[in-house]
Amino acid sequence: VNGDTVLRIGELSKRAGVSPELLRAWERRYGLLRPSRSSGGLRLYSLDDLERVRVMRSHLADGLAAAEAAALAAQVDLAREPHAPAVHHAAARADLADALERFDEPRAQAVLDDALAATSLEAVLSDIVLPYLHDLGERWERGDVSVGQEHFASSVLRGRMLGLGRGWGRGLGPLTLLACLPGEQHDLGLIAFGLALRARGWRIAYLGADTPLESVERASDSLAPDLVVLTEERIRPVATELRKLARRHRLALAGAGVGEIDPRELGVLDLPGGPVEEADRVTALVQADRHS
Ligand code: B12
Repeated sequence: VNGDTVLRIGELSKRAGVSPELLRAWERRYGLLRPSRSSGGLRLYSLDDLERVRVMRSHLADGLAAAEAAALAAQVDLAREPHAPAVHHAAARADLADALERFDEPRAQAVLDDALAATSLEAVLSDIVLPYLHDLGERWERGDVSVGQEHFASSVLRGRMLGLGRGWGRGLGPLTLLACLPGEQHDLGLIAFGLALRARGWRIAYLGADTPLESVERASDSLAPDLVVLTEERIRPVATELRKLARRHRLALAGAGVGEIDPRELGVLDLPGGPVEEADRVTALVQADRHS
């Protein structure tokens, strides 16, 4: 429930972009905020409070008087179903799209902050970020989104996802080496996959976009990962080299190109699903190995 996430006044202020003094005034004058109290008597605010502050701000920006804006904002959660999810995925996606397409990086980060505070990283990836990217591509293809907007959005999301992966090479879990083959620039799915594996205890060695196959080979030989995962839109042209690599290392192929190969013929594992579901599958596989 939204009420479960608690924020102190400073955090609420930062997220809402409203000073603590003004927040207290709105609480006192209009009953806009409904804090609970910690055992030490500290006021604790919920995401519903945050939502009401945001609605209040947007009505103020539209020119409503404060009392009027507060009255409208106070009704916000009345419209919500009693058991609505903590994050409204569709709403978060729309907010994210709006922020990114207006080139508003701080607001996009704040939308992601809120989603991450209220739900798991995986849900944020599979219900908000990845579907948004898919959408973005379709609108870009139709010409509704410019190349600049698309580049901006993917850079912000890529930076954020890599930031969430900070330290993902640490620990003692199974190790995976991730790379996109030569010519492949689309690495967002691969990063999402790395994050999903990290959440399952894996260590990640991330080589990223456009990596020569010889480099993948050399890195694999020196790291001896439990699993090498490569993506590439066109797999056929490198089939011979991949077959060779698969003899030395457990190799999986993922992304748009997996449909065009026969995995058995190459001696590889194919990962045709999305990043989160495939992270589940390879984790189960490696666990089964370890127990046999
Ligand atoms: C962001 C983006 C870019 C960014 C990439 C940034 C980055 N660092 O990744 C940039 C600007 C670099 C880019 C470049 C290009 N792009 Co682009 N891009 C996209 C966009 C908008 C999103 C892709 C994305 O990351 N989606 C998120 C992932 C997770 O979703 P997905 O790609 O659908 O992947 C699914 C599966 O394949 C799987 N998956 C993907 N990766 C992985 C990895 C693992 C390990 C696993 C298990 C699963 C998995 O998960 C998804 C399903 O849940 C798509 C639009 C779209 N509809 O997808 C176009 C899109 C992929 N791009 C396209 C094109 C044409 C290009 C360019 C050729 C454009 C150009 N003329 O320059 C270049 C090619 C660059 C290159 N040589 O690779 C086309 C591809 C069409 C095709 N296959 O014929 C698309 C579909 C857009 C379109 N509708 O035309 N692009």
